[in-house]
Amino acid sequence: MEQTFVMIKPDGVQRGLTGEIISRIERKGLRIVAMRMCQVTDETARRHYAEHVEKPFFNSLIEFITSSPAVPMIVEGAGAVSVMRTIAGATDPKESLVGTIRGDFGLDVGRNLIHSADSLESAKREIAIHFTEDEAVLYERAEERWVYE
Ligand code: D4T
Repeated sequence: MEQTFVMIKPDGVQRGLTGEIISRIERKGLRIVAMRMCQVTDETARRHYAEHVEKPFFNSLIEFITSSPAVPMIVEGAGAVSVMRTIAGATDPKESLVGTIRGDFGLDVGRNLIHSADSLESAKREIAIHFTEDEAVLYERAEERWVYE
């Protein structure tokens, strides 16, 4: 089973879409193994988005991510990294397909509702930034034998 890092961004929480987004993840058959609501600190945000430090949008991105509560989570399942990227949709919600979270609820790249790690390597790095090892719970969902062959 693959693990990925996902975070409902402050706009998703403020717009009352937390339940909707969690529900889409659950209905797909993926398993949430760690989750909390928290205000991301400036230090955590800078570590998370370190690869973008030179980008013109870096400062506004950090300000936005730390501005209000977010919901980081670890999501587990077959192909979880790419499946979650598909559920999230393209980075710019103006271009995301309808049926994706960004495509259904967003209009602005600076307010794109959800973060989802772009590779297994990024997922590992981001999980280590946002969670301690003992925060992930080990369990199976009763329906899994109806999700997987
Ligand atoms: P995240 O990392 O938030 O899941 O988004 P993506 O993986 O889809 O996109 P990214 O790393 O290229 O961008 C990170 C983050 O920066 C915001 N952003 C991006 C922005 O505010 N302005 C921009 O022009 C771009 C390209 C949105 C996502």
